[in-house]
Amino acid sequence: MSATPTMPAPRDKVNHIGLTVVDYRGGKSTLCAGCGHNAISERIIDAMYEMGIQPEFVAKLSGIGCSSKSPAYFLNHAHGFNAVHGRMPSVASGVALANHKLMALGVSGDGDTASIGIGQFVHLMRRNLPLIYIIEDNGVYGLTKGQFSATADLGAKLKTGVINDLPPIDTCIMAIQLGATYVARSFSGDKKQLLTILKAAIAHKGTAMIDVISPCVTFNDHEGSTKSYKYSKDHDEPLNELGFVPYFENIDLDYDPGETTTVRMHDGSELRLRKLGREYDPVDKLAALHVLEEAHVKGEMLTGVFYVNAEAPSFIDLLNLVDEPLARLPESAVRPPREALERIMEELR
Ligand SMILES: Cc1ncc(C[n+]2csc(CCOP(=O)(O)OP(=O)(O)O)c2C)c(N)n1
Ligand code: SF4
Ligand SMILES: [Mg+2]
Repeated sequence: MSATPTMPAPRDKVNHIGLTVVDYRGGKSTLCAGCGHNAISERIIDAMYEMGIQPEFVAKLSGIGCSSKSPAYFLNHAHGFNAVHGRMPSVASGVALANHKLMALGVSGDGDTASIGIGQFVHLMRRNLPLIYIIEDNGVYGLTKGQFSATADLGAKLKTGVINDLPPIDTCIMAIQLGATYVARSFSGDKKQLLTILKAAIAHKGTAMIDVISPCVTFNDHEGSTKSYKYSKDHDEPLNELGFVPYFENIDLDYDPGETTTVRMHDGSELRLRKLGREYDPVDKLAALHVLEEAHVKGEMLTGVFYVNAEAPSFIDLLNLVDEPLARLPESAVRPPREALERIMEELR
């Protein structure tokens, strides 16, 4: 039922805004060959190209880590800010508020998000700011040579033989509990699923949090790792089969409505979720939390879209911001007149 092509677009084929896939590329990757993060960059390029996003209207934000380096490897023409370790959410919030016409795309790592940046992550998720937040999750601090991160599974083994004796933080459970309105997990090796999840995230106007299992081939791809390619392939348990119809492609797909839930995204696109075995409603928050907790008990690596709420107001709606981006307002519009300041001072006396 999916309208998502899995073959890369030919170099000269233009999308609906007249750009080729080459216009969405970035610099040459300096990450290790085979790193899952490189595959995620490729899918971001494909998703932005297929959705016809103007690269100059994207702001790429990241923290520190191999994952946080990856925005340099896609969308050369976008804005970019490589922030301090774990502090991407503050910078991203500033960008989204200063210019809500830009598409904010945050890329973080499991260390960057679930250790040093956990406080910032928590408060970002509460706000439903329009932002795509991708965690490139390899269960280790790749850049500093492979120590366990807080998303490493209980019982996972390092190359040195050290066993992880702490339970993992599940960033999807946290994001759903805290208020993110589009929450998904995928695997960097599953091109079709990841591409569909990214395209629906682009169509969403709120916080889209996507945890992507992204194997670190250098420090965490051995026997005993629970974030290796082999383990992820063997344990990947898709919750739903996803189809995405962008608003500009009026394709009538052949699907069985009884087996499929359709969520209409903010821009008019449709995300279609076909059940795979179990009953599941992606708009039911409690069901989402239940299915994720259950996956931990069963030792499953559950992937798919867990939760979508396309109705909740975004932080921009709540603040009732003017349509013109704050960053572009003239001083005459943002500076209160002297009388207003004097009135405030008078009230404080
Ligand atoms: C304030 C601060 N503390 C520690 C470090 C060292 N450091 C750099 S990257 C990193 C962890 C990166 O792990 P992750 O976010 O999972 O990214 P990966 O490299 O695995 O993609 C750490 C601890 C730092 N750069 N800055
Ligand atoms: S060390 Fe690991 S996470 Fe970093 S680039 Fe290499 S494979 Fe990727
Ligand atoms: Mg990591």
